[in-house]
Amino acid sequence: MASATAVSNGPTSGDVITEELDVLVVGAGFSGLYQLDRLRQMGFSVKAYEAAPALGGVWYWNCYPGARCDTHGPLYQFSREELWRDWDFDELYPSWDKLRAYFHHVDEKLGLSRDIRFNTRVTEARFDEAQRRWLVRTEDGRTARARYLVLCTGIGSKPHLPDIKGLGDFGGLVYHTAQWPQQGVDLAGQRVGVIGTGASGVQVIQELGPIVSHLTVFQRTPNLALPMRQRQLDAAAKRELKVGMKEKYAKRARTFGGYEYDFFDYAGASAEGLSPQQVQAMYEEYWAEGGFVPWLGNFAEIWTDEGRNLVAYEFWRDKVRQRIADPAVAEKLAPTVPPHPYGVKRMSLEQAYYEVFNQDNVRLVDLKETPIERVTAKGVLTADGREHELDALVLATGFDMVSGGLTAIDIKGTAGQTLREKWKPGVSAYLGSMTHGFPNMLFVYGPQAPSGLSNGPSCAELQGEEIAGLLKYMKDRGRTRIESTDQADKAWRERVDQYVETTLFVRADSWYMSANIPGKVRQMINYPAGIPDYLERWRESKAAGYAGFSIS
Ligand code: NA7
Repeated sequence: MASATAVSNGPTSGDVITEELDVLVVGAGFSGLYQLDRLRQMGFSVKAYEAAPALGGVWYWNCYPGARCDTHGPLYQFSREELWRDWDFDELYPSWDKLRAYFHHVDEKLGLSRDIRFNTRVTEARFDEAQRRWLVRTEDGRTARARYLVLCTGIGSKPHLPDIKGLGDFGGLVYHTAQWPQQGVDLAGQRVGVIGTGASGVQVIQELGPIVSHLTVFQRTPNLALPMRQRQLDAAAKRELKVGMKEKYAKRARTFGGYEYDFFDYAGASAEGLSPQQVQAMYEEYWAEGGFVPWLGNFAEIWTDEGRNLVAYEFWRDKVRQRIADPAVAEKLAPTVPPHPYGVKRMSLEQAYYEVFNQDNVRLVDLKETPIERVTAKGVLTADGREHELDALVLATGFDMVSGGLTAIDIKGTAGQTLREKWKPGVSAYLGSMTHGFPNMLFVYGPQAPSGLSNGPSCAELQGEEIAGLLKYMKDRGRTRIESTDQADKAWRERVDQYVETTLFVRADSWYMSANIPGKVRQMINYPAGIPDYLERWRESKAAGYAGFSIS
């Protein structure tokens, strides 16, 4: 029921309703496309609005040199057999352009584009209580009306531009990795600076290092990057990867991060009872395997046990140091003392990242030692008085992760408050899918769902299926309004907060902890107990008639 203080939010005289829908999906990446397809199958009238001119979400925007996926291509897809059966990537870890080609393949099979409005950025949404519908405005001045608003804006759709003095004074070119020009930029032979060494920074650095005349890397925190073990896939390898595909997809619901393997598959939950030599031997195997195995295939206890965590860190550190020629540079990239516990910031995959720092044309600037004073017309001035002269500056400074894509839209709920205002003291979102005061609005792969701690397509499908099921439930019963209760939101937030307090996640300034954006409340922004636990919470709610939601 609407609260007594609810505001009406009805259409104004200026609103020309251009579209009436059952469901309006925002975003055409994995989550949005899954919703569009499933809801269409269920007989809803549904459209997706997408700001970009093409499909793919992050894989449209992130076209910087070296941008690629950190998950095995076979598992970085939709699980429908008709989609994967005749699709192959040529590399184990596909690049952004091959991922775009994949989305094109999906579109050809499912005909999704006919129900997508491209170049359509949603700027505002208001819940009209009288009609029990959302009024959704777009940048081009149109207004749509929909019973349900399903936001699939992804975890990395709002780039973070750092507040660095003088950025506007720079005489050269400045690019954020997620706002890279679609036509590409030729940086060969140029003097380039990169600020940021997260997943994007690592990729762009290893790609640019060999081609630019000089590369200056501004590092605030070293990245504990793991070997990708990229492989080209020939016909036999492609066939091999398809063996047991159905089971691998099914297994995603049973593993912490929605991968085809889990902590237990490689190690068992604990190193208890294993000798240090046995642990080292096991770690050697992980290292040879590469990818996320040394992280998500490690002992589950590395996230809770400081001693075990240190063993994992030291193994990583010693492996990496062997690849760096200058001991002073090695100390900065892989410090003796861990900058934070191992694996509690998003681990990145690299191919030649550490070797790049052995090149004469590459300089590492440690921002903890010499912070940036300001950007000048010629380059970057650091606290030691040195002006690093540059032709181009790359900002690999990340995103307002997970919640940023949602709060970037002016969304007004029943109490007249915007979502941005509501979440200023921190996010609370029941089942990571709804928040009180915003009826009929759901989000997939957003705050307090497995999202950033999972494989994107796995979360898009597994959580997405719960959302689609919920809307079907509403439709079948002729119900028209659903809202999570305030109590359920708060309990969910408490659950997340309490769980994370038992882990080492709290010990790093990561985007997982919302600590990468100045002023953002520090809290775990993902659901940290893994996909099986998350799905169990949905099952509990459903078994009790969708407990935690008020439905009318
Ligand atoms: P990340 O992982 O958030 O990395 C951003 C990087 O930029 C990180 O190294 C930051 O250092 C650095 N940063 C951010 N602001 C500044 C300022 N003001 N000065 C210097 N350095 C700064 O973003 P990515 O795009 O690499 O990856 C995001 C996710 O996309 C990734 O985790 C995958 O899930 C895909 P910090 O570590 O905060 O000290």
